[in-house]
Amino acid sequence: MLFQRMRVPERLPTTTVSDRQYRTRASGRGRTDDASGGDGPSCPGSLIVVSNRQPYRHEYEDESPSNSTGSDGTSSHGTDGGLARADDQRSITVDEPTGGLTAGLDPVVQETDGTWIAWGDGDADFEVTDDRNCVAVPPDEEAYTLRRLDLSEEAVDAYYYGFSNRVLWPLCHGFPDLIENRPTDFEWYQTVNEQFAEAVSEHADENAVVWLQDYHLALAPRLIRESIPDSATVAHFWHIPWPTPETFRHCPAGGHILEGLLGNDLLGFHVEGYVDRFLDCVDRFLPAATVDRTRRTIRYDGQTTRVVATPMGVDAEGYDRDARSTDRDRLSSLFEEYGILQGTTLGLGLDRLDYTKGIPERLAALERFFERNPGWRGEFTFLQKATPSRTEIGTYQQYGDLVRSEVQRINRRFGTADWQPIVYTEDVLPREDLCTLYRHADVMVVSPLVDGMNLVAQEYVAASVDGDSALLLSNRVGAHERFGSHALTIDPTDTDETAAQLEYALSMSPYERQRRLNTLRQRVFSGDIQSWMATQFDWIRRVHDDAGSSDESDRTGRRADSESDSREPTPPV
Ligand code: GDG
Repeated sequence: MLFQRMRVPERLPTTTVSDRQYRTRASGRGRTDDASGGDGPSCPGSLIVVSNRQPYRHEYEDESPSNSTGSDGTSSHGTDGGLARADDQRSITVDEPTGGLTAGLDPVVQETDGTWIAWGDGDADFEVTDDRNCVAVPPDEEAYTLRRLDLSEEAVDAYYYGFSNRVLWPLCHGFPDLIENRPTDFEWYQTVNEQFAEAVSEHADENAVVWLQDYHLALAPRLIRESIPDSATVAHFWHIPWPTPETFRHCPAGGHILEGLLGNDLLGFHVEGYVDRFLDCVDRFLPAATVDRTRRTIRYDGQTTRVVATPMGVDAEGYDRDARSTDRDRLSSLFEEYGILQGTTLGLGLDRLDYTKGIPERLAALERFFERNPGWRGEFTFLQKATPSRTEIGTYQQYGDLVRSEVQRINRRFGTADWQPIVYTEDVLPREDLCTLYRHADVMVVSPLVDGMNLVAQEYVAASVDGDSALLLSNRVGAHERFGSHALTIDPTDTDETAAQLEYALSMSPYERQRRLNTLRQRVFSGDIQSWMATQFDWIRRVHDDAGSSDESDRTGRRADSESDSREPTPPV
């Protein structure tokens, strides 16, 4: 049986925002030195982060549950208290999306006094901004400027639920059959990218470091490059995989996508394999580009783009610390709330409800496991937490239906009056509960069919502070390159192998668990979010210095090239 009960999650610590704190302030313009106020990674200029998703969202309290799921499945927790009053006297709360990217970048932007440009998707977002659509955040500290883009419903439907998530997401994850190329989606994608670029140009000075995030903004880099000072740097991190040329040829307007990305000085991926594929695609579909595979640079239209692999990490210390502060009482309460037998051995899965995450494959392996191991029935429970995501898209609705019906079927097959093999929930968990489950789950199964990196696997390792956890990890995720065979490797489509690895994990000696985990933890801590950020900024510094040391004719050449070369790109067919 599915777990139906809705829980009211705990709230994050109270943040009270006064009117004063809604006043925006100037961004950190005109800095010439590294901009860092603390011990964190330092950015070589005035940082402008550009992403689809914003780090803070303002909502009318009466219309927004204290804990909600964003349209991309990003979980949010309302901060407490009556924070502000709109003109009509409704209270406004501030949500802090808890995704790895925003959580990781937010402290860095705070330290650098930078600017963050993003889609304002909260219903009270523009109630609190100034006439430039800016608001100072975080609400209680006013550390940096959040510039919001006001996108129409039509724009969001076409740009976000259209080209981004019906074309680029399936394409980059190697599912060309799932591409839905609707008539005006690409035009809207272009329009929204232009809006982002225009906003950037209003904030960027000659020392700006523009750092774009992800696949929603593939066209913006070239537009930005053409509209901000030459001395500013444009960098981009692509959080999802890059496809092979055989798959990329299915991309509508693929030539435009490549041209857009080659407006960057620096383009980052999680792993080397994606870098290689990107170079392959440029080689094949942009004949005018010069690809230097040794230096990993691309010269196109007077611009040089350096392409690098910089695997993203998590806030390892934070997960370690928060996991240590959890206690067994909270675990017992969670077991009680979810109807899990006290003392049972616990397996954990935690994903967005996305067809890339391999959830049905995981369920099939669990079914095989219980078939083969009747002794574990009643003794082992698998808690699958799935966050609904992009539910406006039919493929996602069907995927959710499939997952829920498979859970029901398996539970009907093996469940008893007081035990269900799979406890399934779509609740958004507060961080404390997440860390409690991470710490106490005996085994975690991370089985995506393909995943750019996968932060969940790293968070689990960071929160496994007792040395008695085991991780089954798909060999098709970026994180596998970091962990290798120190995790228990699985091919997620091999049901027998995954079931066998689960058996192995549950029978593994304490010594082997500890030994594997020690290595995994060492890798998670040495490649954490802080070190990722530092590496990004080192690369940005390097491409900036390289560009600065190139002669003036080169810079002039960029403009001359782009002016003389007005031909349409050749989209791959
Ligand atoms: C994309 C790429 C790449 C989930 N449920 C709850 C919750 N979460 C948090 C997790 C984790 C994040 O959401 C999910 O991150 P993933 O990396 O696993 O997956 P995607 O959302 O697909 O992310 C991926 C990533 O970008 C970064 O580059 O690794 O490959 O697909 O941080 O903890 N957090 C809380 N409650 C929940 O219920 N608090």
